Amino acid sequence: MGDLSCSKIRNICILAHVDHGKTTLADHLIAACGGGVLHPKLAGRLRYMDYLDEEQRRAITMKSSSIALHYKDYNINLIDSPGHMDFCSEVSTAARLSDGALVLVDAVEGVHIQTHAVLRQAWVEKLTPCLVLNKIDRLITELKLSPMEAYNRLQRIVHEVNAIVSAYKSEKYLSDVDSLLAGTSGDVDQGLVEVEDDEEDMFQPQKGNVAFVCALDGWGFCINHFAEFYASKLQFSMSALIKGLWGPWYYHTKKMMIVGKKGIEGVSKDPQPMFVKFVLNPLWQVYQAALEADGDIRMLSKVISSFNLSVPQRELENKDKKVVLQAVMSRWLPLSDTILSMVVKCMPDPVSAQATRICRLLPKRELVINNSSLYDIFSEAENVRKCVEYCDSRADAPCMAFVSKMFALPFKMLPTKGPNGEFLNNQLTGEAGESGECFLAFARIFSGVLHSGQKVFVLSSVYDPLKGESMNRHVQEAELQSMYLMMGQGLLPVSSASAGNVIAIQGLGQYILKSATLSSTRNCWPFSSMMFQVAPTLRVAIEPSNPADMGALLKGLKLLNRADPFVEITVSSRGEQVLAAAGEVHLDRCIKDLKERFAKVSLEVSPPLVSFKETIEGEGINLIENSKVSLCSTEYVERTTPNGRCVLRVQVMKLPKTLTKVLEECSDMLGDFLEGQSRKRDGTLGSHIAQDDGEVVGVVRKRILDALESELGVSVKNDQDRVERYRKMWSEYLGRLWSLGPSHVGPNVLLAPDSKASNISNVSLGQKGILIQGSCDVSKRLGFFSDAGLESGTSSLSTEETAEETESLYREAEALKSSIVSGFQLATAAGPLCDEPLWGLAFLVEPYLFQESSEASSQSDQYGMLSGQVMTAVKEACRAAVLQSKPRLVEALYFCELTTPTEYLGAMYGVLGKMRARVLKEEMQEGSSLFTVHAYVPVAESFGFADELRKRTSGAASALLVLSHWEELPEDPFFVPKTEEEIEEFGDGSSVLPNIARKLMNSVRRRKGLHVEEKVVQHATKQRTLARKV
Ligand SMILES: Nc1nc2c(ncn2[C@@H]2O[C@H](COP(=O)(O)OP(=O)(O)OP(=O)(O)O)[C@@H](O)[C@H]2O)c(=O)[nH]1
Ligand SMILES: [Mg+2]
Repeated sequence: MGDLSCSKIRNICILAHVDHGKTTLADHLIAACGGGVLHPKLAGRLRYMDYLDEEQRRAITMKSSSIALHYKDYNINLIDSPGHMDFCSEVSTAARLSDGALVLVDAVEGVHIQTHAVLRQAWVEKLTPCLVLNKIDRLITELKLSPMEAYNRLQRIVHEVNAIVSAYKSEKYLSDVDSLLAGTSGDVDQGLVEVEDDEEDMFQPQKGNVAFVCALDGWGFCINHFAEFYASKLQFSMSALIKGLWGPWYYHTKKMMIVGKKGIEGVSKDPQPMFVKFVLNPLWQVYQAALEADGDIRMLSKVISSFNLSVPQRELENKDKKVVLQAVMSRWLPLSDTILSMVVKCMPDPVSAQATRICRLLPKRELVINNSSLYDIFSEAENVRKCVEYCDSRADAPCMAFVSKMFALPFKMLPTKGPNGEFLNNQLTGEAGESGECFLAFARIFSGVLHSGQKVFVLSSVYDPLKGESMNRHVQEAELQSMYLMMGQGLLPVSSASAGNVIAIQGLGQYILKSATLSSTRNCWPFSSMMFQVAPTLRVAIEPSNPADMGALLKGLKLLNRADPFVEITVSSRGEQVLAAAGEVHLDRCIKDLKERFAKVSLEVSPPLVSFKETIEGEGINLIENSKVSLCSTEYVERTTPNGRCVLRVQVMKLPKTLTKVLEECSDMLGDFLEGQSRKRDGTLGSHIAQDDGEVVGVVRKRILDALESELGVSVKNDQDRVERYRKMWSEYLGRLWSLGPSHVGPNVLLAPDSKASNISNVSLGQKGILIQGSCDVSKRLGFFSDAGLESGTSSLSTEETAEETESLYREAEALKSSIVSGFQLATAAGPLCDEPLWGLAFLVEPYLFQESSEASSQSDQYGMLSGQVMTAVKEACRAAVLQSKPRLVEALYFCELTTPTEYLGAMYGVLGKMRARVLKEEMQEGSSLFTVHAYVPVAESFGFADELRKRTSGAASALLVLSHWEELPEDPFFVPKTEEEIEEFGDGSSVLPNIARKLMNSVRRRKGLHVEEKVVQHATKQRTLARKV
C-alpha cells in the first residue's frame, strides 16, 4: 500500500438526508468494484454497509463505515454515512476523513433538513462535493410526471442546493467582513464583494458534477454520456452538446442547430429543451415500454441495438418486468461507472485536497517567538504542517494521522492471518479482553507512512507543543498493532499504509477515547477538532436491576463511551450514572449495546432528564431604563453576612433577548479568549499572542453591539431621544461587565457596582463601610470602556479611621472580589425554582465591607472565613432577587419537520396537539400527495413522539427533530388563583393543575430530591370519585 501513487487515490463519503438512498448506491459501487464481496444480483437489496443487526432491523444506517474499491487503476475509499439526525456525529467523522462528498437528494422528496446539514458539513471540512439526484424512477412510476415536469423539478432541486451552498459562502464572506470591520475602521474592500458575487453555481450538470440516478434499478448518467452519444449522431462537438443539454437550449431540427429560447419561437408550439428531448424522453419511453401493460416492447430492442448493449436473452425473457427493465437500464447507463468516473474526474486526489483543506485541518499559527528553544519547536511544527499540506508520502516524512472515531468489533471478527499469511496472535488483554470486544481506530493518514509495530505519540485536541511539561497529560506514547484496510465489516490486514489512505488501526483502545491526532513527533499541533451539528441532549439515568451488578454497569458504560463517538457519560450530583444521547433512536441503540455487548446485565433506565433554565419575566431593554444604577430604588435584596461585616445589595434585571442569544452563541469564543487571556497573565508565555484573539474579540464585540442596536430598533422605533438615552445607558453597562456566569461564559452577567455609589452606614455597628469595587474584567477584555467603575480599588474613604486601618480594609475588600464572583457563579448555575441554570439575567451587586468592631471580632471565628460567608451571601441574595422578580421557567424547543401523506394529516395534528406543539408552516409538496409541516415541539413533551406518530399514522408519517432554541414559559410557576375571577377561570386548585410551568418545575424538583410544595390529598372525596372513573 505504501508505494501507491497518491494521484490514484480518492477518499469520498456519501452524505444525504435519511432514506435518500446512500446505502443502496454504495451497494452498486461495491458490487461493481468491491472485489467480489457483493454479487451484482444482490446490489441495492442487501445493504452491505448496514452490517449491524440493528441497522438491518430498522433499515437505517447508524454508523459510518468504509470500504476500499478498485475502479480502473484507482483506489477509492468509500465511506457510507447515516442520514438520521440522531447519528449526525457520524457524518462529521466521515467528512473529516474524506476529500470529496457525494451529496444525494431524493428527486421526489427534494431538499430536507439533513440535506442542509450535510452540505454545511462538507463546506466546513472543505470537501469537494458532487450532487447525485437519486430515485429518478419515482418521478416516472410514482408521480407519473411528464418529462417536461420532471425536468422542471430536477432543475429546481439543483437550484435549491446551489442556493444553500452560496448561503454558506456568503456567511463566510459576512464573517470575513465582520472581522475586517472590527479590525479596521476603514471601508470594506469593494473587490471582495464582487468576487463573491461573481462566483458561479457550485453544482452544474454541464460541469459534470451532477449525476441523475436510480440506485434501486442500478442506473445513472451524467450529461456527458448523452453528449458523447449524440455528438456523432447530430454532428456536434462534445462541448457544444454538453452546454446545450442542460438549461434553456433547444434543437432546431431544420437548421440542425442548437438555439436559445428566442431561436425556437414560432418554430415549435411547445418546444422541449434538449435535456427533455434527448435525455428524459428516451428514459420515459424505456420505462413505459418495460413496465406498462400496453408498453411497446420494441422500444427496448431499439435501445439495445442503438447502444450496442449485450443483454442475455435469459434476462430479457424474465417474467418479472422489473428484472427486464433493470437488465436493460443497468447495461445502458451503468450506475457504478457513472458515479466512479465522476468521482475520479471531479474530486481531488489527496495531494491537491490536502493543499486546500490544510487551513481547516491545521490552521496557520502566527506567533512571535523570542525564545530560541521554543523557536526550534515552532519551526519543526511548521515543517510538519508543510508535509500535511503536500501530503508527503515518503517513508522519512513525519507521520501525521487523524483518528476520527473508535469503534468496537468482537474479537472473533478480526482476521486471524496477517498481510503475509502469518498467524496473528489476537490476545485478549485487559478490560476489553474480558468483554470480548476489540477497539479499532478509524483513521486517515495525512503525512508519512505508518506501519504496524510503530511507536507514535497520541495527541489530544488541546495539546500545544510550546507549553512544555504542562502538556504532558495531553500526549501519550502508543505502539500501533495491526493495521487494516476496511471492507465494510471485513478487514484486510496491511503491514503499512502511507499518506492519503483511510485505515483501521488496532492497539489504540486504551489511549484514545473518541478522537485524537497520531504523530511521530511531539513538536506539532494536533488537527483541529471536528464540528458537530448538535450536542447530545437526551439524558437518562441508568442503574442495574440488581445492585450487585453496579461494577459490570460501570465497566460497560466505559466501553460504550469509547465505542460510540457521541454518547456522554456523566455522574449526576446525586451519584447517578447519566447517559446522554442524540435522540431516541440513538438512545435505544446505546441501551441495547449496553445490555447485550458491553455490560451484559439487565438495566433500569429512568425517564429522560430534561434540562430547563430559569429567568424572570419581562422584556430586556425597557426594564433596565427604570433601574437606577446606584440602587436608589427599593427593588433590591439585602443580605448581611452572619458576622455582620459585609452587607450586599443585589438587584436583578432581564437582558435583552438578542444579547442573551449572542452571549450563548459566542460562549465558545468567549471562553477561549477569556481563558486565553488569563493564561497569558499567568506568564507562561508572554510573547505568545495569537493574532486570532484580536479578531475574535472584535467579532464578539461587534455582535454584542449589533444585538443591542437591533433590539433598540425593535423596541423603541422612532423616539430618537429614547434611543439615545438607551444607547448611553447601555454603553455604561457594557463598561461594567465584571463576570459572566455560570462557568464564566454563560448568558448571565455580573455588573460591577457604580463607583459613584455612596458609602453607607451600618446602623447596627455604628460604623462606616466601604464599597467593594468590581474589576470589570469582561469589559476590559472585550474592549468596552466607560468612566464608571473602571478605576480599581474602592471608593471614597470613611473619615474617622486611621490611614492604616483603612488600608487594611481596602486590602480585604480586594481579596473578597473573587468570593463575590464565585457567589454569582453558584447562583447562576442553580436558580431558585428548581436548581437549573439561570438564563439572560444581569445582576447588579453592591457589596459593602465594614471595619471589624472589637466585640464582633471576638465572635467572628464562629462563622468561619469571611470569604466563604460573602460567597454564600451573594448566592443567597441573587437567588432571592430572582424569586422576587417574577421568576419564569425556560424550556428547550425542538424544530420539527414532519412529512405525511394527506390522509394522515389529521392524525398527525392530533399527536402534535398533545405535545404543546406550535405549527409554523404547512406545505403540500408539489406534484405529490405529501405534506411537509414545520413545528416547534417542547423537548419536555417530545419523548415517545416518534413512536406515537408511527402508531397513529401506521408508519406513514415521519418526523425529524433538531434542537432549536430556548423559550420562556409565560406562566408563573407559583400562580395560585386568588381573586374570584381567577378562581372561576382556573379553578380553586382542587382539579387538575393547569399550570404547566409548575408541573415541570415540580417534576424536576422531585427528581432532584428538592422540596416539593404539594398538597397530596386535598379533597379526599373528589379524589376517590376520580379514581373510580379511571
Ligand atoms: N424508488 C427508488 N427507491 C430507492 C432508490 N434508491 C433507494 N431507494 C429506497 O430507499 C430506501 C432507503 O434506502 P437506503 O439506501 O437505505 O437509504 P440511506 O440513505 O442509506 O438511509 P440512511 O442510511 O438510513 O440514512 C430503501 O427502501 C431503498 O430501496 C431509487 O433510486 N428508487
Ligand atoms: Mg444508509
